[in-house]
Amino acid sequence: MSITTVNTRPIAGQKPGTSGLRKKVKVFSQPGYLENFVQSIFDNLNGQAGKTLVLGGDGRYFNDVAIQTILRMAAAAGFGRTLVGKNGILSTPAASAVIRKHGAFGGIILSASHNPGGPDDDFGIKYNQGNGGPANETFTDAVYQRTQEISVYRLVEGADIDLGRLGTTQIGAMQVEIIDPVADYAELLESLFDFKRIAALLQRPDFRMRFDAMHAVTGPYAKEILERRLGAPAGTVVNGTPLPDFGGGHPDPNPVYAADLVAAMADPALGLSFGAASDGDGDRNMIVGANFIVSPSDSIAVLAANYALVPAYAKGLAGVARSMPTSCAVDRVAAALGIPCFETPTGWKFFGTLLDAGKATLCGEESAGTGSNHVREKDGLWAVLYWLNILAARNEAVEQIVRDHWRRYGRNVYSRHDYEGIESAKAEALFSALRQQLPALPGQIVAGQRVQAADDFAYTDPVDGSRSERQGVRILLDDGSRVVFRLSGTGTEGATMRVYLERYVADPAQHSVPTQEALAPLIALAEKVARIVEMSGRDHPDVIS
Ligand code: VG1
Ligand code: CO
Repeated sequence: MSITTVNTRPIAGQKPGTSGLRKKVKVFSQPGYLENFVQSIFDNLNGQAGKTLVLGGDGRYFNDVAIQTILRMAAAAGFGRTLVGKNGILSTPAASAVIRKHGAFGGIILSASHNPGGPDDDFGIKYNQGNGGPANETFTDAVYQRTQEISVYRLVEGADIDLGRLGTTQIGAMQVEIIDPVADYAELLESLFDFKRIAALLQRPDFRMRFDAMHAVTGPYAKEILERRLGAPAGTVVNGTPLPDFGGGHPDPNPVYAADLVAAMADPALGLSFGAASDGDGDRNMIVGANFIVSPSDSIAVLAANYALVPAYAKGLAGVARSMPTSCAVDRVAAALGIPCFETPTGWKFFGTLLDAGKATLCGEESAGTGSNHVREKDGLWAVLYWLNILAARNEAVEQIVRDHWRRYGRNVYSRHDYEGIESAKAEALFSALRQQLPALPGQIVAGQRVQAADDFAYTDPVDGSRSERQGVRILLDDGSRVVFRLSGTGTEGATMRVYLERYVADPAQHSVPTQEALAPLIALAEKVARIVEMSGRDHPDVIS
């Protein structure tokens, strides 16, 4: 086998964000760009010789081209075998499942998740470790470091592999095995939930479901699991064929980008009782009842509270975990169950140690991410099946289940306001002004409310002791309300600021007050403290979820 060594030079800006490196396709397709980053990953591995790599992505534009390059480089890096999803497809949770099931050394997932795809839009890449989870910050920092000093990358020359045919071929000394991207994952989910009961629900004439795959990766997974294995009527899955540009949309399951689903769920003529959607790479979920959207922060709390109804979790939860900006609804469930609730920085990579150590069973993020110890990624279809399992067991509507939950635990009214594509310099100025005020804020009355504490969230991982600073500015009020400010680490254009708003309402008589109305005082406080209009030049958020 002959390895070709290609001279290269460092390319600026290859710093992984919340979930891998995400850039425009035009950036990724520059000569050496992908190669430099992949070589920098491989240069930080130790002991991969002869071992298995898992490779696949969400099917977006450039996915197939990148796979051919990565295969040649993986062969040169000494991997013994690479498992590739047919047609280059592997949803993020399926990749995690495949890594774990086959005892792989690690995996490379090609995705920019909820970001749009196509020649003028986004591409992304991230490395997952042998536990199936995203590499930690120590690793991604080392990769970035390597990209700044790299001088060569290596590959094994050869013809392109036919990604559309199952079976095994060879590049140099490495086997390339094209696998069914759905089978291992579907089998895993089937082992967790009460499929018989869910099937009976899905076949009832008075229960109608819609799953919107948003032209992204979950189409084939949802069709296999919901329509084939569980017998939901054909057509339950809509927009079910993965397209390289996701049909021109944002594959982001929120009320703005999944407006079609929300409208369908509010249309009495369609008679839909349960709606769900997932994102580009299949790790997010949106849950909608008849004319009722479930807030992702409530969703994780409801899943935790109903653990006893789901076979895989019925024996009990070891603990739960949520990202810091996620509402404290799940904390209340944990307190009632007498189990720990961990608060981590944003991004699934921070849950990995807790899951591996058996400290947390369920994890959730406000950004429509929910998952468990069955894999090491958040998992969109898993959340949908968990909800179906609850609905089948309780025989109540989605809205009824959530309202009942609020009556029992109180309601953590919650919303996130996103300001997308702000000029980076303006966003930085806004945050530095905000950070400067933090020491003086406690005790002050702002927009009529007393600030109790204000800080920049920092986290020490309770398992490995690693430290992460500057993970979001928090302003906490006396009554437990919070406003959190963060800059997104997944965008590719300018800066996206996220403002997270939360207020706890115990009184059931107040539970139906519209969310934005209930949060109005906090929205005013956020504006007052951060001077959003003046500093960002925006007078309203682009997306409210
Ligand atoms: C966003 C979400 C975060 C999520 C991350 C990756 O990050 O807020 O909760 O883990 O996306 O999800 P940020 O840095 O833009 O706020 V995915 O589905 O894009 O892999
Ligand atoms: Co995603």
